[in-house]
Amino acid sequence: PILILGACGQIGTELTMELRAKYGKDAVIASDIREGSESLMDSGPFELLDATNYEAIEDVVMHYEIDEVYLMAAMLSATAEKFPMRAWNLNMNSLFNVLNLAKDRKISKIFWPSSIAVFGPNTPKKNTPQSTIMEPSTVYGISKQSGERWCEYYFNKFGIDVRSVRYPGLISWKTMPGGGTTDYAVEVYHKALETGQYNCFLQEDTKLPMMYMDDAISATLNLMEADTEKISVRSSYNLGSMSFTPNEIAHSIKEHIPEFQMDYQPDFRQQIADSWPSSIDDSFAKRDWGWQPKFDLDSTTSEMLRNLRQE
Ligand code: VAH
Repeated sequence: PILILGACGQIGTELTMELRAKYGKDAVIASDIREGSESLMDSGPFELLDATNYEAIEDVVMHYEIDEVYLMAAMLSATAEKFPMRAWNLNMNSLFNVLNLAKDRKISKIFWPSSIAVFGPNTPKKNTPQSTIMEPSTVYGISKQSGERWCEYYFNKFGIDVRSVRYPGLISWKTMPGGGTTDYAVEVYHKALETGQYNCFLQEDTKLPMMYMDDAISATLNLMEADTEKISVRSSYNLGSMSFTPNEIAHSIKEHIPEFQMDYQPDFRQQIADSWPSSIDDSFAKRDWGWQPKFDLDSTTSEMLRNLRQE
């Protein structure tokens, strides 16, 4: 059975539904610090669980005989700047708990998400390589860079099968994102339908790597199902699909909603976005486990608007 920590988050919600569709609802135990959407809560077993509490996780692992853990609980980039020590505690101690459960042979496989936030202001911005300068300037990025180092250490020292991808900004309609710098790319679709206008908190020319959630979920499952000897990266794989600016997403929406109006009022998140790459070289993921994205900006926009209209 699989345990998902942070199952009510932006990625966790969709990962839970996808894994339940694939392996059966009772094979996937969802957990989070608070209850999630009705559809998530109705779709299978749920446990209230604090990912920083080792004993609580151990109890759930033993009770359900868990063998795989997806650790999706974290504090994202914007919120982490407001609460650095809480972010460090959550992002790192949840990872230590899961790595140590594997070291104690209580679980056998881990998925842990990293992020393009591991890159910093002096990382090459275009087609950022798998291995390159990494001097993250955000609390969240520092926690993800440290997490990658620990994952690779536990693989090399204890043979722990921990796997990871560096997600770009993710665009989804089922759940709102929580406290990220790329959240504008989700909010903009909701506002386009609700009011026809959106005040974007990033400058119009801020180019960032992005991905539609369906691609992110299939990449995650492809990686977890790959034969272990195909995995050549045990820190975290670069993962890319598209890059765009707020101006480009506004034009993509205007093709469906011609009167849509985007305004720009950059806030503290502009500095975070400016420290990140504009595009990613994900050749290792393509080579090792056949990564292949399906969604570009236009298909993302039509999928987002179609689904949000039906909600
Ligand atoms: C954030 N959505 O904005 C997350 C992600 C690359 C961005 O890490 O913090």
